[in-house]
Amino acid sequence: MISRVLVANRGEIALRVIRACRELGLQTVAVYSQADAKAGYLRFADETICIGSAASAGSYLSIPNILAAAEIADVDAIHPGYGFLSENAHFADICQASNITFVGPSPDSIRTLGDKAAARSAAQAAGVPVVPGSKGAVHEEADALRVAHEIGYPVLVKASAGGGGRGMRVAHNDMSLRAGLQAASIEAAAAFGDGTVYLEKYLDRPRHVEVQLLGDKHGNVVHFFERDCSIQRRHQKMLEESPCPSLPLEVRKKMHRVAVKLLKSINYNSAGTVEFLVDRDNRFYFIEVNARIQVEHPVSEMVTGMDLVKEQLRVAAGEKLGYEQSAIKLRGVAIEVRVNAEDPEHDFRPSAGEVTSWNTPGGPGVRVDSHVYAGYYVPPYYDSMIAKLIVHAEDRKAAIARLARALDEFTVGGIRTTIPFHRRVLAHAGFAAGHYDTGFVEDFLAGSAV
Ligand code: MV4
Repeated sequence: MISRVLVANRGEIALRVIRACRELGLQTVAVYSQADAKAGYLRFADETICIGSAASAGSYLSIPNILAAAEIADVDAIHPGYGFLSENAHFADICQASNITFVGPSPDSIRTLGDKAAARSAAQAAGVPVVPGSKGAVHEEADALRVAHEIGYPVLVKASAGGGGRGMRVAHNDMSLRAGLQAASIEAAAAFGDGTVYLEKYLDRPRHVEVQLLGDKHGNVVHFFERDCSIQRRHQKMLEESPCPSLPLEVRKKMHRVAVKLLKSINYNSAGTVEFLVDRDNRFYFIEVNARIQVEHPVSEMVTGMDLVKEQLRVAAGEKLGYEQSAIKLRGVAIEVRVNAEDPEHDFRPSAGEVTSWNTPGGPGVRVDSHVYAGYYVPPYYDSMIAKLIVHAEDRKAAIARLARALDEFTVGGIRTTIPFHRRVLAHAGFAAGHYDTGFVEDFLAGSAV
């Protein structure tokens, strides 16, 4: 059982977790940095504790500071949200040793899935299709060259400790592979303290489709269908939707099936996401597991009517799922756009400062997840996302119309946001047709720049 939860995060996800806790009758302890001392959502927590500096290394990323707050506030659980310490196995270990429930998967799961080469091996062992490539990590240049000759160029060198696009190098021949191995390994060693790399066949302009899942501590795993997250810029997702508009039902069903199989095989017991790349022939390949609740989880909540954060808290407390897969039904279409404090007219440069006016959309099928209000000051120290606008409608055409309408109602003064960019994406014929892949944003920006 858990009764008092420390929310080890900030902004919209801190508020999202506080809301879920309150609905479950759980007390909340919000922690904040010096830059977030005036954040409005702090009023909704039962207790608040300052955990340090504006710079996240001295606050939201500081294990000693957060653990000290947890001890002082006498909590029995910590929800890490996304980012920060959410996929830190060492932090999950320490929570366990301190008799505090970490609201996330076991330290072992986090460790295995954080090692992308190990995750790939686990997927292969579970019979899940993976991108052709090395069997686990490659330690010798000669092995890398042999694998590349087997699968054929181009290949992608990926850091085992990477993920989310960090530490990747494309190679088109032996020479660039030798250089790529060196560069990726050195970069990964500097960034993650682990220079281990592995190899995959390089897929040109894949779609990025991910399956949302939830496991409990009794061996049950269910899925909440898939999201297409291909609308990205420099590995930052900008728009996500469910269901995937471009995949046949049979392919989607197979993706759900193998994702469940993978998480069952590793006894995964929290909210998580299995990521796939999809090629032009609709073949899909496992790439990574995200061992946390993700930014885009509301998309899956809207199409299934479930509250994934409440479910995540329930399973963390040891409760059984209490429903079968067949009880989870997909209805309609949901689309989310990320509203960032960035200037799309100037290469999406950060736009921190005071929000002088803030008018959020409403009406049928519209949800805004945000901690912002008029008079809020967007600090320059953190991620630029200030709101998520999510719409739900009976079909994709209606969802797009609703999102366009909601974006028109959304006005923000004092800072620049990505709202105008999203309006233009929705007006794009290719997007409207559901014909897009991970190259969409780059093409779109190149085209509209003319
Ligand atoms: C790839 C790939 C092509 N081939 N793997 C980037 C993020 C990380 N999660 C995996 N990524 C990619 N892996 C192979 N074998 C292309 C990407 C990729 C990408 C993937 C998903 C969404 C956007 C992307 C943008 C550029 C590259």
